[in-house]
Amino acid sequence: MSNSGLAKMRVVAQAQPNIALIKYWGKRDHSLNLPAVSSLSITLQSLWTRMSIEFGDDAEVDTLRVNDRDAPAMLARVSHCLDLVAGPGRRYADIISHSNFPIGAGLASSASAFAALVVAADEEAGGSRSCLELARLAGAASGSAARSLYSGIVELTAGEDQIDVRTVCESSDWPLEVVVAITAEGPKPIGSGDAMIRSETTSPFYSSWLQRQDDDLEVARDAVRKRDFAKLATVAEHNCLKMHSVMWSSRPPVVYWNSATLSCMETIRLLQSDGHPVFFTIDAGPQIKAVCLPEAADAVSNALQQTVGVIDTMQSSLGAGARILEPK
Ligand code: 2P0
Repeated sequence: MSNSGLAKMRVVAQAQPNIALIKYWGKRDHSLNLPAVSSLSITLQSLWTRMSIEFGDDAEVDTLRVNDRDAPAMLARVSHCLDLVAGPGRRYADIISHSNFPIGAGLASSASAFAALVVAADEEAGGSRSCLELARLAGAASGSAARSLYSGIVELTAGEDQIDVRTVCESSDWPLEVVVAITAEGPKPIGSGDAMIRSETTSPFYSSWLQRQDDDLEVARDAVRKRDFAKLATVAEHNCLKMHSVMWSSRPPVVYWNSATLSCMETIRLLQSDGHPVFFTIDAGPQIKAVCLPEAADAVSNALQQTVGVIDTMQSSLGAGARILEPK
């Protein structure tokens, strides 16, 4: 997005979505939006949200446009996030968001949006906060957004009363590629926050999900340290399927998959049996994210494009954390 056509002096920030390999599902504290489990993610490069913001002296309300349309349904959450960053006595803001990928469809658009929002709002309010402070504020708005402040492979540690977030491996230290297979473009049937509450309160598997998360995280951390792709693949697929088992065993069940999601999983199984270094992960939506070593990316992309039910694919390497594009 160029800044042309916008009022002068607008701050613009960019953040990319992140994909969890060890998932966040469930909250320790709903009012503070504190996650119940730690998580490990990869920040993408090619998918982005750009957030432009201006606090106005004369404005009487916050206004929000998302991809050139008014977005009143999201405004309360955005305004609350601005209050956290700039203080409740702040001036009202005009906010414009653009994303170059489908939003609200399980592609972590809220992660990139809130990460970009806190960075832009902080700059507009004077730019005084550290990356970790901004990550905590983004996480209060959307748990996964905290991870998009950071580059490469990112670990979020869920503490009793706050989170810690850090990059554990830069993208240049372990280049990985991600092929996203889009299998449906509509909004998800139930938002992540409501679905988590349902899992917390009804799934018989929820407590064991919590208990075993640190073990999965330790295996994944060790795999990253050793650049052991096979080890990371095994634990990431296991953790993903375990999270979806918690979702499926909730009442009513939380089912984000469609038939193409399963077809894509089968495609990846075939690629694996042919020796390609690739694994899948799936979030709160029907899209498949195939994570692979760079030498497998073409084969993975071609195979997913030919899979029945795949509408489109997007490819990305790992990338940078949220940052200012146009300062104040
Ligand atoms: C994750 N997801 O770790 C998991 C895996 C979806 C499945 O974080 O309620 O939109 O705003 O804190 O961040 C999506 O949840 O949830 C998510 P809230 P968010 O990426």
